[in-house]
Amino acid sequence: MKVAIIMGSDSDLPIMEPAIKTLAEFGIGCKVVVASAHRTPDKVHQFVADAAGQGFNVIIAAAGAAAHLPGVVASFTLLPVIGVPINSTSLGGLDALLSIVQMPSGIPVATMAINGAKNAAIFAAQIIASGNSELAKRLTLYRQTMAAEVEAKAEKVEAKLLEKSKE
Ligand code: RP5
Repeated sequence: MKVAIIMGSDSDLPIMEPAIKTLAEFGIGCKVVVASAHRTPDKVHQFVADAAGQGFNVIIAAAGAAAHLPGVVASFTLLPVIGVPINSTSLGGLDALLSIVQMPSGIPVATMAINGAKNAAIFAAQIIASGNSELAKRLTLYRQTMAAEVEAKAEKVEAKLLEKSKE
């Protein structure tokens, strides 16, 4: 199982690092490609057209500004494409969000929140897990751990407030 992360610029890398880390934590292979829909369109086409043949299960495409990369990537493949809008301009990522989320009917891109790299990796894992019970178990454990952490924090807050109410 492996995921390709395509980003429009090397400047997107710091935002996408949580996705790389999260995929590794779930034991999913990951290849990072820097390729731009506007600046290096041939490279985008070359990589994506062969991505299914190369064994990739999902593509995460991240871009900022007039972020056409995820949509262009989706047009070249039947693999599910997850788009991550990057906050890299004075519009705070809203430009990228609208560019990615408003795909015309027929070529969908699953759009994450602005800078939502971690969720992109988790969503990719969930897609792969539909055919991989071992990965599904890891995702279930991840959710259980997360719930336990939230519960521990809630108990802490509640205990603190109770203490305060007694003062
Ligand atoms: C987009 O333009 C990239 O995805 C990046 O978020 C933004 C700025 O790119 P650089 O000018 O930093 O290369 O294509």
